[in-house]
Amino acid sequence: KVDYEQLCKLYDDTCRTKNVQFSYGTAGFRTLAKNLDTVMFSTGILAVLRSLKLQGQYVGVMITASHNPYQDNGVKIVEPDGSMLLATWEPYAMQLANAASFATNFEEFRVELAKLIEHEKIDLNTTVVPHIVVGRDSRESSPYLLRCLTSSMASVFHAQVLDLGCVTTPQLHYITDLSNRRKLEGDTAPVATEQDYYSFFIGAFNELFATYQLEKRLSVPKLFIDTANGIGGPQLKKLLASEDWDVPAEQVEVINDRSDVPELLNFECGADYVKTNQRLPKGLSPSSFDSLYCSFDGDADRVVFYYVDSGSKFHLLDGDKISTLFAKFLSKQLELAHLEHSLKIGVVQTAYANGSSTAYIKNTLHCPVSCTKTGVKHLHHEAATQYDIGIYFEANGHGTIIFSEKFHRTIKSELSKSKLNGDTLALRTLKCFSELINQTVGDAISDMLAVLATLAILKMSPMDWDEEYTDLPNKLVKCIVPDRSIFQTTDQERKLLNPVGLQDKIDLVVAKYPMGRSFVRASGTEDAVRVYAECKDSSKLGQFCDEVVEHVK
Ligand code: NG1
Repeated sequence: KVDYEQLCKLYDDTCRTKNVQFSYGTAGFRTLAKNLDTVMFSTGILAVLRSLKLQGQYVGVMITASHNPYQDNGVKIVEPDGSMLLATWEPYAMQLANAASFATNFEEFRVELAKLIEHEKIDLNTTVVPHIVVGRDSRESSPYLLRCLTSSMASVFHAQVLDLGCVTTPQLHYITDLSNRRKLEGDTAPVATEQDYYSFFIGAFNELFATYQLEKRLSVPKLFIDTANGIGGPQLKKLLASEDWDVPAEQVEVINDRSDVPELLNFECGADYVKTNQRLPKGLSPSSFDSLYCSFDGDADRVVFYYVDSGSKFHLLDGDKISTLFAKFLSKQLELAHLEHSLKIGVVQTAYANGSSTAYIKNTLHCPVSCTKTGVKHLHHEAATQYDIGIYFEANGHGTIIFSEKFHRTIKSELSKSKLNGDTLALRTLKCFSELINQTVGDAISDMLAVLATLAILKMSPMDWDEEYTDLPNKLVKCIVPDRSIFQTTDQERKLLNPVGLQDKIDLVVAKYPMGRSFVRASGTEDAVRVYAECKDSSKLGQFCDEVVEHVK
């Protein structure tokens, strides 16, 4: 039975931020941490309702603002299988947050809450116990916001809360999924922990090396990992300290790992900084030209790689390069296993993917490519529904590979058939790879391990990887406009419908530049419009982009 008196008290104590309009985007709620108390309170309730709706399964809640500056924070809800909150529940998250924000007293909020409960036919008098998994990144504001989030969960809704403490976003997704799988096994099954995550991914990494009888060394003399001074640092170090991790310690160095200094988070480092500025992060100077570098973002759900050539030129190996590396490797394995006609492999990109990467996937790898709207939930959905091996990455390094049920069935049955006579190397490779990649969400740690294993197996240097295709010169700029909501798009955001006539003007500009492509869309996470342009001639790129921007302003 719900204790509304207690809920009223908690509401009055917690919801200090009032009359602010909140919206739940692809990245959940995200804003200045000092304005998030009310949102945390309502999101905690919504997560409990989601769990009740799903017969008490574990629902995840992550407190993070990813690559945003340290003053920000945010929160997002994770479904029991580790995927993002069901799209039809996003409006509820918004309604409840805004009800708490604009209500003049608890009763008004309670009316809105009751409407939602009735609409979703949730029985609050049930004996079902809601289960919640919570995690937070390293931000200073997170412990307080966690208290706002969880305040009503146990005391009012009798929920069981599994608090993971500080974890990366993908760890929270993985552990939520695993907790539910364990729960299905019965009440005596152990609760899922961070340790399960390390054991699982290190296990898959080691097995892949063992499959090839490879010595446990990276294909480069040294890998530098920039963890953006975020939660990726301590978590990665736990993995590296694990007794099953036996890559020589001198091959790996973690930098920008001061997650204990709040203001350093994402400051001149991390995946977003490196991708946007196309330069080395703070704390790195090119010490040797055969090293490989990579950068995570603040909550370690994105990764980009890079290297510096002997002429000191910086080369970015972004999400497009990661997905093409995986597509090349896995297509070959399918072929070697004679499964290229029974299992469908494909790559999912957004309009931000470099045109050269799309051409390379189609023309060199002969692999199908889909384009979706920006935002991983769109890519994830396409990868999961259209392919047996669905590789998806945003250019910024956020992505993973989804392996279908049919894939798992086929590999299992082929492995059992060929045990006696055939060569099972490709089949075993495919199996290990499907375990090495975090199936729930893009994961900097798991993606990094998969890249390192692929490079080691293929004996590729960063330069070999980069030379598979050459990016078209490209530029992404932010444009501040009075009202970004008027910028409406079609064709997976590649064309503007509104403002009327603007697309025609852009088309005329594009036509002037060989291999030119440009598109304009409103950002979903910032109050700005983004302009992307790419063309053959780097000396003309600036002018090309400026011309489009002039029309947008
Ligand atoms: P917006 O602000 O809608 O462009 C940005 C990234 C997305 C995605 C989201 C969520 C670009 C161009 N856009 O979206 O890819 O990662 O943030 O964090 O990188």
